[in-house]
Amino acid sequence: MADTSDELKSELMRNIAPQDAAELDVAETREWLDSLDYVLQSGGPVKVARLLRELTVHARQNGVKLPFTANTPYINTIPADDQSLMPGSPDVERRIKSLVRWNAAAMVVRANKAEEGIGGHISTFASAATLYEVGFNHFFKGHGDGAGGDGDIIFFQGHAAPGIYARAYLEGRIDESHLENFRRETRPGGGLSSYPHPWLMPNFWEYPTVSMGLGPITAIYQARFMRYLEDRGLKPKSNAKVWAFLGDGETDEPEALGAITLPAREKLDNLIFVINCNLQRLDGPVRGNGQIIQELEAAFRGAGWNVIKVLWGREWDPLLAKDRDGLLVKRMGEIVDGQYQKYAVSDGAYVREHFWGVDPRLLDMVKHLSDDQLKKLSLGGHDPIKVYNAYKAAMEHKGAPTVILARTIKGYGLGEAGEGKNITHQQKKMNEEELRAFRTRFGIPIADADIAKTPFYRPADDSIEVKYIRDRRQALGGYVPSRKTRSEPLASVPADVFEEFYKGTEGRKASTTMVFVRMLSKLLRDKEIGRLVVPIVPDEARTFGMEALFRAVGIYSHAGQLYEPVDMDTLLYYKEASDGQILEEGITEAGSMSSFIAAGTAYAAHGVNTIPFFVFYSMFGFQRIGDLIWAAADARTRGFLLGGTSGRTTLAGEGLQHQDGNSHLLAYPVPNLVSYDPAFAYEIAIIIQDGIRRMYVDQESIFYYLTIMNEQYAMPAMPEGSRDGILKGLYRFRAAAKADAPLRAQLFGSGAILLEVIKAAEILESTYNVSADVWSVTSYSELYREGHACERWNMLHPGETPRAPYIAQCLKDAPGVFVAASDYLKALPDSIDRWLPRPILALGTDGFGRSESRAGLREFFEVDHRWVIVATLAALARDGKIEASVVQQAMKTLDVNPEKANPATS
Ligand SMILES: Cc1ncc(C[n+]2csc(CCOP(=O)(O)OP(=O)(O)O)c2C)c(N)n1
Ligand SMILES: [Mg+2]
Repeated sequence: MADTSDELKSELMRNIAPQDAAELDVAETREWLDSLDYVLQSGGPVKVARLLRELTVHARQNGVKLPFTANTPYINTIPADDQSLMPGSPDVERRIKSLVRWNAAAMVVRANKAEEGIGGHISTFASAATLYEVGFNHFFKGHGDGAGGDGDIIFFQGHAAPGIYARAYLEGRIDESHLENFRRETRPGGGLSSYPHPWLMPNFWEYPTVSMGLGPITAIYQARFMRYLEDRGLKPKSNAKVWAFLGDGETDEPEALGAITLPAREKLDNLIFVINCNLQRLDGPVRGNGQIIQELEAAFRGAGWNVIKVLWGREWDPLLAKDRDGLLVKRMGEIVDGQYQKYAVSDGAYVREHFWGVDPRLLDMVKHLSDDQLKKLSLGGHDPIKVYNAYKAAMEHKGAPTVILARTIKGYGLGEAGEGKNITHQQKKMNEEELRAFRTRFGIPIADADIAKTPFYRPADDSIEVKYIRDRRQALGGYVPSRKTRSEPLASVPADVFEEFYKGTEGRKASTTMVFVRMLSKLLRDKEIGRLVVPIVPDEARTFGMEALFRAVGIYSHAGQLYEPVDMDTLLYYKEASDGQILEEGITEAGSMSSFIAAGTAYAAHGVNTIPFFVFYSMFGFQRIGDLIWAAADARTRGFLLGGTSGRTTLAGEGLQHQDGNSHLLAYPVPNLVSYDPAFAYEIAIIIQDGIRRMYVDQESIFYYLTIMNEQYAMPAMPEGSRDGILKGLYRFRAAAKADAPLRAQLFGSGAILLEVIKAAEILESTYNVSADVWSVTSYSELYREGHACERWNMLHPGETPRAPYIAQCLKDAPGVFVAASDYLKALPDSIDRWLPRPILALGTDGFGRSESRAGLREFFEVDHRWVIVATLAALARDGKIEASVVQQAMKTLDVNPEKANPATS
């Protein structure tokens, strides 16, 4: 049956008002349809489509209003007549699939036998088994043995993980003890992680997916990054695909659909989404009163994707062939998902009465089928032939990404244990009877006597099944998923790039952002690593003064530049090029972060050491896309995150939503993220140089976060011997002029606020006779981590010489009071306070931002030099070193109002 004529039929049915329909002569309709059939038979579907287009235009020209529809009828996109035969042995594949099903369910059931169940999911994989098995046996390309990593990249639906482990077990890649230790990761020998986590299983999983929505968006940008690598000559062209498996419920996450116009715009035919449309999520139906498949079809078609619906299994083909008048297609399209779910759990008699029974002509179509046969009419996502043909069509489609909307039943095969039921997502246990039924249904050779033990089952190495699996995977380039570092380490980091920054700016003013951009430009020009650098910006390049890079290295666009840029005659014009280096992502921090993940994991996935520098408005980083940063950490992403226009008081004017005093605290929880709040050019140079070394020479699985600011000041030369301290998080920038002065202070400053601290130290010395050491704290989080590591070691090693944290070593003999000021929350200095000889008095920017001038903001948040002076004097008074009246007088002199409202709560 040709779907074009069905499309027209159902469109007509939907779009004609009831009173018109009544008038429409049945015979006349028949005539039109017959003519159309004639054209279809004689001229083929392309001709029919052209004719319909002409008709539509003609009707519109004559005033006929044709309502828009982005949908096709509720049937398979690929008609039965157009299907190819499936290669391989369907019988062996079915047996393999059954074994995978059994072992996947068994590992979850066993993990939950004990009183304290450990969780896991049976029903997601149960619904998706065919979708994966057809991929494993026929499509998923392994990375092979080559160094390059030329395979497909597959984003597995997180909750389907048990099925992927069960297959790896049959493949002989993991053994029974691993399955036994599913979700028991701390057991000796290691267990299997609950979901795809490269951090926990770095030789297995490639990308994390289980925070819903992150898989799809990272997959999109992965597909684009693969093109980028090819277009820039960093990797040979390949036919590798990115497959993203996701749930239908998952598509409600904004990240899941939020970026779908990009791959269509960029014609990414290397991208395939497979959406497992079991019509259910965790609590119940995804769209009880609607049709999620039609909704997704419209969204993806509207965005320009190739949409393939796989709704009905092969048993429906003869029925649809008989459907001359489109009654069945119409009926299929009018059932809402909640009702379809009801059919899935009901017997054949119910389905006959309620689905077919609405029209005697429909009933007639199935009168030759028993109730049992009616019940067993399968769905497309469970039929390997339908799935195979959809994947094949997706592989062959040119010029657009493909989404496969596969209809399945959640908990398929679980029967009474949960098939199609609302509780099925949470089903983790099966009783003996349910297990026996499951075993029988899928023909697993386990005896009744053994069933209670829920044994795993793997046929012998020389069995047909195991040999088949291995042959198929060998033919397809090896096992998937499989992760390893496929790049060679860099030999060294170019030292000359960083030289100029050590000597400062000799009085010229610059911001740390300007310094960073200059450093980035030099890195881009470097002969050794320049081509590996990937600058990423979400429409903020001008904000950061990066526009010179547009012209210098070009903005990446697969299409090149199809227009004459408006600023062509200027030096820094907006240059797009197919080998452009900058990823200018537009206003999408989530998309940019996904590009960062793709570029920062290319050392593993693609064997290319690309070094991403993602520069963003710092408040829209951790605060907005923290979960993607967490996923980047899990994926062992390398590279540099740069929080631009940072600092609650350094960014003037912008106000509450923009001013970032939070991000450094939000960076604490990410274990492999190394964060810095640098003040000076040489600090940035040391940090970036060492960062490239640690990540790309020494291959550490870490990444970096640096805040950079827009306040301009003269950059000093690097003090002798400060390198280690800069990296460890603290060094003495300036020693007190009079070390033996009676009044002493230790002042900590970070980022732009260090300048305020330096100024305070000068005034304290000249006006108040307080001699202060000034320390630059480049990273509170590094100090905190190292401090706790020592503390833990000491706890576990009583009786041995305790280890002193680095910060304690630096300051154990430091005289006087401790005062810290930064442009971030007071929690940062508080986090290292316990390793100081005396408590610290912290100044910081707790509270909501304001639109104000920089000076006004620093007064408001109490972090300018006057407040540092007052805090220092107050601490000295607290310790009885000076009279309280000195502090009171200083407050008057410095115009500090002690009754001022607390900015933290106002
Ligand atoms: C961001 C996020 N929110 C919530 C969850 C919890 N959760 C896990 S699975 C699930 C339902 C999934 O439904 P669907 O996407 O349709 O997948 P299915 O299991 O039906 O294939 C939910 C809500 C999560 N993992 N991630
Ligand atoms: Mg679902």
